[in-house]
Amino acid sequence: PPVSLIGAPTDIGAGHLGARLGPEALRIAGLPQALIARGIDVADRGNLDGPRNPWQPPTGGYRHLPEVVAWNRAVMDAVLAELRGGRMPILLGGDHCLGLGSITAVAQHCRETGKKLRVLWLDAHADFNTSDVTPSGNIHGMPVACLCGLGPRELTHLGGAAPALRADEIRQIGIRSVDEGEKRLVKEHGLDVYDMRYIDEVGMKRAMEEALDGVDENTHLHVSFDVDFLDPAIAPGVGTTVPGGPGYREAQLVMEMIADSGRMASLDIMELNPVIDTRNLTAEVAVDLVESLFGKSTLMRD
Ligand code: DIR
Ligand code: MN
Ligand code: MN
Ligand code: MN
Repeated sequence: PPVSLIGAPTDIGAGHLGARLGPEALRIAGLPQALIARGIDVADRGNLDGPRNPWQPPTGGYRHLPEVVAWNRAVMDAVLAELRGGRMPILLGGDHCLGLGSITAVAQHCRETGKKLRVLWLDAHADFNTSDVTPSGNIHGMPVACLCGLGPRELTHLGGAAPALRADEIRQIGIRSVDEGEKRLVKEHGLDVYDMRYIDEVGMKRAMEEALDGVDENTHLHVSFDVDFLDPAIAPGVGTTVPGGPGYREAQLVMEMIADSGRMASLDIMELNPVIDTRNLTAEVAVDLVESLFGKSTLMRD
């Protein structure tokens, strides 16, 4: 399907400034041209607008909650408009708190069209904190909890009804940093987590087969790609690096297996922080991986 790029230039939910420059860094690394070269119809919608980052400490367990709500509303509306227009939205973050707005829109679209939803959450972190357990107050550590109905009403009810998502619609891949209180919530809510230990034990191929199990013609597959999913050796340009992530080959396999499913219908590329990067290399790796997500491969295979 035709693709629409939506820039969301903000770091409103993060603990470091700089993810607001992510959309431009991805464009400069050649994302639009790479998709066009694959024969895809690409419309770059430019950047959304929203409140500036006031860079204040958390209040009541949340940092910048009203601003996070405003940005997520803008993202939700933009993503839903593209889906209703029959296009594939690619959200260029921006920090990962915006995964909430993006996936709330996707879930709404699935209700409207009767599709099943499967979310692949590629991340070093579970992003399942609440105001009671967060070590930081940064809302980019909370979007999955909000999608599952845990969090402030303005965020859990962004799309009207809550929860936007059932835990069994999500698969988390690459996880290697979960905060102490967050671990209990992940367990209580029965999230399906393919953490790095599991990937080490069974291999990425099997982990991805399991994460994609049940995806069929009637499934809308959403990929929420937090760039800190990748090992910092290949992707230093993120605010919260965690050692021990997938390397280049393993990440390519993830993307190629998603492409092979043929079901990806929306994508977030989040947390890229060019201020922390080395010569935009992380953006370039992200573009390589997105090419694979859209079917680029070494050989024709069956
Ligand atoms: C940490 C860091 N778990 C927090 N989180 C994220 O502050 O909640 N970094 N998501 O990307
Ligand atoms: Mn559709
Ligand atoms: Mn994240
Ligand atoms: Mn992360």
